[in-house]
Amino acid sequence: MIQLYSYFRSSASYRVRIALELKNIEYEYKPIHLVKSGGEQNLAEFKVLNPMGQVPCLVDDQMILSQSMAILMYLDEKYPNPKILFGDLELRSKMIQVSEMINSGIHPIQNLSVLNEIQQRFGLDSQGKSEWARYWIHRGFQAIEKVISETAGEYAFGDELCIADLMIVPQIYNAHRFEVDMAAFPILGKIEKNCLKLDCFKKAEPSAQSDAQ
Ligand SMILES: N[C@@H](CCC(=O)N[C@@H](CS)C(=O)NCC(=O)O)C(=O)O
Repeated sequence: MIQLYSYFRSSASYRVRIALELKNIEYEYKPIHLVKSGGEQNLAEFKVLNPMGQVPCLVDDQMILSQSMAILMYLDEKYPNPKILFGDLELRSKMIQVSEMINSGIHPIQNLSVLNEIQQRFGLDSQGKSEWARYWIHRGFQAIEKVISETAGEYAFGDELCIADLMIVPQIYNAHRFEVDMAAFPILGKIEKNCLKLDCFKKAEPSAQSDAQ
């Protein structure tokens, strides 16, 4: 059975959990506590699986895969029902564009290790860390809201769920944690509301995980 190394609050893991639920793939949940005792992601035994010391990490038989975008694309080819990356070349490329705006344009600047590092190096307190995260999420969301204003229906691209929605909802979860004012982003807010009605999102939500605190 597929194993997913995850942390309930990890938004990158949340992306993969949604895909697994959407595609009805049975999997074993392997919790990695990112905070306890300096973070289990930093243990040598976990770094054998992912030398980056990050979740998610998916193990499918001999295949050990990290990086949520790579995992989503792997799952989409292996379990195409339903597809999360579909349509013609132009549409697929736009879906990846929006996904990458989150995956490389927002998320890495506000993830745990970056926030800890700027705290240690520059003496930021927790309010300063939140302000930093809020700034980058707000800035990225402004750009995404503009891009999807041309494509959105019920979801980011029309009325069918796609990979971009699986990236958007977990990033909005982070936005709430850092108290980003979502009133400025009505399209993103509508997508979140529509997605959170779906079972695959409900089952993948941080609070629904066995390691939720
Ligand atoms: N680009 C990576 C990001 C993975 C990532 O940053 N994971 C975070 C949790 S959301 C993590 O494991 N952080 C642990 C740390 O920073 O020490 C992906 O999409 O999988």
